[in-house]
Amino acid sequence: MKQLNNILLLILIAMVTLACGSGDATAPTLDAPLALNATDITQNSFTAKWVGVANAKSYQIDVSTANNFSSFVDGFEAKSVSDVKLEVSSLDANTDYFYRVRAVNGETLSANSMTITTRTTIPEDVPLKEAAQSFFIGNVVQSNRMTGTHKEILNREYSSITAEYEMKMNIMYPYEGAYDWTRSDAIVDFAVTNNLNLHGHALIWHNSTPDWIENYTGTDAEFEAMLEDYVKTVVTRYKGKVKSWDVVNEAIEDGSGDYRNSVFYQRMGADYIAKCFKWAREADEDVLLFYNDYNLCDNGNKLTAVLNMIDGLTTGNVPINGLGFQMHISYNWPDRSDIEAAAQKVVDRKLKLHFSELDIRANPNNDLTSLSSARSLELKAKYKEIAEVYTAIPNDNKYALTIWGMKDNESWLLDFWGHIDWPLLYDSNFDEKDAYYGFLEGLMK
Ligand code: 9MR
Repeated sequence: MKQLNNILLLILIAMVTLACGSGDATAPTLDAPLALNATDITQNSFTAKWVGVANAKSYQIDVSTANNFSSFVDGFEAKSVSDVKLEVSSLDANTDYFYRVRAVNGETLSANSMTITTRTTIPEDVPLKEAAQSFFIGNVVQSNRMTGTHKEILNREYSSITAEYEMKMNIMYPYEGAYDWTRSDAIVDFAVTNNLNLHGHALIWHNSTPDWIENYTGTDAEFEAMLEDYVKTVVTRYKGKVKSWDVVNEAIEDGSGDYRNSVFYQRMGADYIAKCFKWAREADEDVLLFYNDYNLCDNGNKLTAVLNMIDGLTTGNVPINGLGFQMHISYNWPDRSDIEAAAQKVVDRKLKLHFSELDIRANPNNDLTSLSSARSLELKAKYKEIAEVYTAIPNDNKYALTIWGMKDNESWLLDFWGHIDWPLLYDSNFDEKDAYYGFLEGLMK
């Protein structure tokens, strides 16, 4: 009996010591929580969970897209939680997230739990063209890339196509008096057969002028007659099939905003632009007529010069329906507010706006040799931004949002800049990139 009393006494002393221990100045012992797999995973959220530990008054959670926690999801760096779970929301779809938790008691922090990885789900399986409810989603074609996976993706995801280079003057009119319609006809037939909208690109572009026109030997009057014949012949041939034309492409210089000193300008003066629009309209009274150019979104004087030129056309009753912003941009340029401001100027003029050649350089400074997950997410964010900005303009001003290339290794940018980049929605195996999902999310906003 005495022995039992002694044991009870010892237990009592031990309990009192433990109880006092938590109240005295010595730091409590805090084990790291056991983090559990996330539950309730959606495309934009999940619930992080963990097992509580003795002595914890609360917990802190870190959430990151980097498994080394080199950065944190906004608002989720050491976020304090009193429960043993937390809903993490406003996330990107189809993206890997990492979280870790520690226990807190006053100033004392436990070690971090092990890191849990979770991936938000793929957005609803909506094709791009269905996500974009009031305008076309376009991509480019080349006549030798209209079968197999190219064709399958075009038909599934896109509602519009543009010829990447085979409906330009050097291809359709290579020799004086001798048109060659082989490739343009194939593309037009493809659009008609597959029920795709066809944007014609481009009747006049200084960079695709055949040599015989660059070195034209006739008089200026003969040059003008030749050009009228060309514009009317092409537009008439594809009347009813080509729904819109870039009538003139890149007529204004960067920087100065002067008219580009092309052979057209030299032969006919600035008036060549108005004349080409009028000829195109005479050939097809329904086709939409666009002026198309690049670098119009960074708030520079090129936009002002282009708008002045367009205002001159409108004042002179020249038939023009819209403006194409090419949108060859980078993941970090230009700013959203500059793009919105430029778009608004087109809306203010009651013109249609075509984002006509969208590609986004992920590697403009050539600082990467492969697409890092961090840069891939930055690219995704920019694609989402562009889709949001376009979706937000009034329906009457929308026409199409056209991506300039199907998959990364087909982009003109690689040759042009001479180094690797990943500017498109699909990787070289036709797999949808983070950028694809960002673009889709932006369209569905
Ligand atoms: O991407 C196009 C490339 O395949 C052609 O070789 C090139 C010349 O025809 O044109 C490229 O597209 C250009 C577009 O027609 C106008 N804006 C700039 C584009 C990139 O150079």
